[in-house]
Formats: sequence, structure tokens, C-alpha cells
Amino acid sequence: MEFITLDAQDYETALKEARTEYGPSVRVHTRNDYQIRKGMKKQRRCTITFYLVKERSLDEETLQDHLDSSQETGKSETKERNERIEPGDSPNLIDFPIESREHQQQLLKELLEENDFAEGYIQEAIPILCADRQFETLEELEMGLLEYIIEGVTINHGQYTKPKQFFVLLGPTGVGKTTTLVKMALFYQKSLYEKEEEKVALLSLDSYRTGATNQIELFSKDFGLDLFHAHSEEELSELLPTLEGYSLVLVDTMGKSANQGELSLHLKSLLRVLPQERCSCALALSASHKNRDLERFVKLFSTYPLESMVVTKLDETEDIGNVLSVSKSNDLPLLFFTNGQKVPENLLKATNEAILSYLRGFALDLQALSQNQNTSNHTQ
Ligand SMILES: Nc1nc2c(ncn2[C@@H]2O[C@H](COP(=O)(O)OP(=O)(O)O)[C@@H](O)[C@H]2O)c(=O)[nH]1
Ligand SMILES: [Mg+2]
Repeated sequence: MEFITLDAQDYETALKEARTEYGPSVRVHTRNDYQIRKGMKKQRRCTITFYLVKERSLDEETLQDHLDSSQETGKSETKERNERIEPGDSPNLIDFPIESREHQQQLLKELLEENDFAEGYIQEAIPILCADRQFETLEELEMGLLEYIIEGVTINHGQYTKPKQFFVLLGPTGVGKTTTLVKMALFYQKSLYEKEEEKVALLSLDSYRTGATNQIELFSKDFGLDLFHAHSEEELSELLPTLEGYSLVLVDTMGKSANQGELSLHLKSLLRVLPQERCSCALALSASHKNRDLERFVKLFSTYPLESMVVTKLDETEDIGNVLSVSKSNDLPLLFFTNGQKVPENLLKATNEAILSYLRGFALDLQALSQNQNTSNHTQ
């Protein structure tokens, strides 16, 4: 472990310079604000001492790949800049003491920001984490933060083991609904409905976009999945007796944007035909969206009885904090993650383990921790 010190006109500049040179793995250990005299004037300066944490590789395609590859440390090349401090018999990084409450708050804020947690999430988390508590070491602080993050996660476990008969996936166009539903159909076929009489079907209400029908037809042909289409309430009502013969019907919907009110009304009237008590609606959102966009989409679809959230395209981003923030602030339990275009491979159940594998910037060995995770998430 090595420490690097850097001096600049103020703390923000010092941190910016450190990050420009060493990237996002910079963690400030101490800061020293001081003043120097320049002629008659006093000038503020700040020296920071920082270290670098391991970066996680994000090229993986499956959770196992994630777990395996996180062993390969992304060793940053650390060049000497200014003066370098090598503490005596360099203790383990995680044993480093946290000096003050401000230092503690600063470390928590940096870790949360690095993982792209929403401003609101951070503002709520820090006072709770710091209430009556001074973490003594970095290990304690990181453990406290992980506990907070994981405790705040809700997962719709029931939908894995006892899914409702109709599962409707809503969400913006292009987010990956159709692809994800096909992955889910194959997941359920393999894990839950293996017997011949337990069949899984796809139902497409996605009839408005050119090309959309073709895509789902190709999938259904490639993977031998039964596919049905309904364009109107009458057609759907006529189909219902046939659909009742399936253990699970995964319903694909057309996209929706703010000015597509008519499509939305049409979709709502179609969905009303399905048996409500056996119907579960989920919202698909892309992890590569910014916090604000995620919140906007949740609002846009809030008139549907959403029971869970499916997060797509985790392979296109390095952060999961945005998704965890929106899930928490809207009480939307997580269900599945997708991390690539490959069908059916790139689908993961939303587990504590998967979430830990996507967090970064921690000095703790998250891989080892994720293996110890049991299913302690809140269940809904
Ligand atoms: N990188 C990446 N692409 C995905 C993922 N899921 C879906 N896609 C791609 O996103 C595009 C839109 O997917 P589609 O299922 O048609 O979205 P829909 O409009 O919501 O039904 C397609 O090119 C998919 O292959 C994912 O997890 N990662
Ligand atoms: Mg689609």
C-alpha cells in the first residue's frame, strides 16, 4: 500500500488533480488545509494524502465471470508525484484509522458518489450511518456502508419461486423488454417449469412498432417458445382460455414515451382484460440511464401497479448505485438484471451477491463477502 501526497490551492483542486492523474481509484486518507503568506496576502492551500484502491473489471458476461474476474486486480500503475509516504510496516489498508467525523463523512460520500448513488440517497445515508457512530477503521466504515446498502435493497423473491401466472414487462422503447422476456421465459422453463405440462408462453401486445413483431417471432422460433399476439381487447379475451393452459405467460408491451398517451390508454385497456389478481407488472429500466432519467421513467409508468423492477444493460455501465437508489426511493423491489445481448445467458437474478459484485471502490474484498451472503434481503 502506498500513499501519495499532492498539494494544491484547495481541496477540490487537489482531488481533481489526483483523479485526473490516477483515475477514480483515488481515496483521500487525510487532508491538511493551511495558509501561506504571499507578500501582504494570505493564500489558502491544501495538501491531501491519498491511496489507490483496486478497480473492478467490467467485461464479464455472467455473474460467475464477474466473481472470477474480480480476483484479477486492476493494478493501477502508481507513479510517484510530489513526495510519497510509505508508512513503516505498512498495515493493511482496511486497518487505517478514520480520524474524525468529517473524515468519515467524506469517505462515505466519496464511496457512494463513485458508485453513482443518487444525491437524495447519499443525503439520507450519511446522517444515518454517522448517527452516534465514529467508525474506527476503514474496514468498519466500509462494512457499515455495505450493510446499509444491502439492508436497503428489496428483492421480489416470490416472483422467482412462485411467479404469478401473467408477468407484464413495461418500460421505455429500446430498454430491452423483448430480449429480457425471452431470457426470462427460458430461465423459468429451466428452473421452475421443466415438466411437459408446465408450459411457458410469450404474449405480444407490442404490435405498433414495425419490426417489433418480427423480433419476437424470431426469438420464439429459435428457442421453441409458444408465442401469441393480441391487438385488441376482443382478441385478448378470445385468447384467454388458451393462455390459461400455461403456467406462465410473459407479456411483452409496446414502448411508451410522454407523448404516446393514446398507446398508453390502449395498453391499459388491454391489460385490464388479464386476470388482475394473477398478474404482476414490472418496469424495465436501463442501468446506463442517469438517476434523473430513471426517476422520470418510474413516474411515467407509475399509473401501472408496478411490483418490481428489471434492470437491463448492466454491461454498459460501471455503476449500480443509480439503480439501487431508484429502487429504494420508489419502493420498487428488484427482480432481474441483464448484462448483455446474449439470450439466454445474460440474465441474473437480483441477489445480494450480484449487487456486491457490481459495487466498486471498496478496499474490502467484496468477492469474498459476496460468497458469504445468504438470502438476507427483505422479501416481498
Ligand atoms: N448491451 C446490452 N444490450 C441489451 C441488453 N438487453 C437488450 N439489449 C439490446 O437492446 C436493444 C433493444 O432491445 P429490445 O429487447 O428490442 O428492447 P425493447 O424495445 O424494450 O423491447 C437490442 O439490440 C437488444 O439486443 C443488455 O442487457 N445489454
Ligand atoms: Mg420490444
